[in-house]
Amino acid sequence: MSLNDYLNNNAPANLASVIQGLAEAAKVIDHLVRRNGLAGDLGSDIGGTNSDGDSQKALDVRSEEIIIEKLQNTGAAALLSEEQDDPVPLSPSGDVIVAVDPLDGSSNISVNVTIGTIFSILPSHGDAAANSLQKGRDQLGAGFFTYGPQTTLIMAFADHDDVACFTLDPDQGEFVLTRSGITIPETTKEFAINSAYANHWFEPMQRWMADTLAGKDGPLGQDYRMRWVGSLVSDAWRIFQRGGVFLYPADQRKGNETGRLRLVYEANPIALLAEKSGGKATEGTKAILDIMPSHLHQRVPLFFGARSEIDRLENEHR
Ligand code: AHM
Ligand code: MG
Repeated sequence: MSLNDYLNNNAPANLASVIQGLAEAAKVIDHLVRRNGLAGDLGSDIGGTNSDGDSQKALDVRSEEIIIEKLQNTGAAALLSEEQDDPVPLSPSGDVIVAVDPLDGSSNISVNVTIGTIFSILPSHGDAAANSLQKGRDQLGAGFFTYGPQTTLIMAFADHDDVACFTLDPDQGEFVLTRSGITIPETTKEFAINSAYANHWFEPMQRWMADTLAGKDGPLGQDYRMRWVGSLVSDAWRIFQRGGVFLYPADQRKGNETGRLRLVYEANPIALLAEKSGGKATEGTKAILDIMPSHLHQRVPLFFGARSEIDRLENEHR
């Protein structure tokens, strides 16, 4: 089944139109990624920083431009983006707003490792600034694209139980449904974390990891495997396909005291997918989707995936 047929059957018209626009943008970004290095390095720093202080790569900026272009006339009222201080106005009569990380995994652009685009669709309440400050629980839909060995899309809608995966068929140039009814297994032996920061972690994270690393002779009675791609989209895609748990805690490094990942356009969309697929997403004590953002680029600790591991993490925070 094509993405368009799936959307016609399962999504309200306003969301379908926005997702079709994002899918068109993803095809163009995917084409650029495949040509990276053939005409310039898309992973090179362009000298600027985004609103959060990250250095911007050529593909970060290009991806956002493409998304803005493809969202024109889709009924989106505004775009909230990792790369912008303020909302970008689109259609004045639009009834939804779209929040994006246009290019997630920027440090992997130059090294041919999977990267992606993350999106969250929220209702528009007229005032552009107020639009950016909504709980993840208010999302109408969310998902992400990956640009890797395959170009894929995973998405879910708030009012619909299915979590569905699509693959861009290079022969047709269209996204095609490849899996639906995605569920994250309740238990796992696989975790994703950047353990290079272990010395900087706070105690709950240290305790969780000590039990985990104790393996089959420890309190959990099992050995674990570790994976860390360095692109949230790629680690998340793996977890939605075969289970596992992802952890990016807050730590004591300057600037990371409230985590590294951003609530509105990274954690919230992943959290909607996680809950819809039977998993959990938390910042330690509170569900990600219940956090009221205080500003557009707010950072948050992000833990999501298998319920048993998220419960264990939350217990360590109590
Ligand atoms: P980005 O949106 O600027 O690419 O940054 C977010 C990325 C995530 O994709 C990934 O999980 C994380 O940063 C990796 O962080 P670290 O380099 O600290 O391991
Ligand atoms: Mg990102």
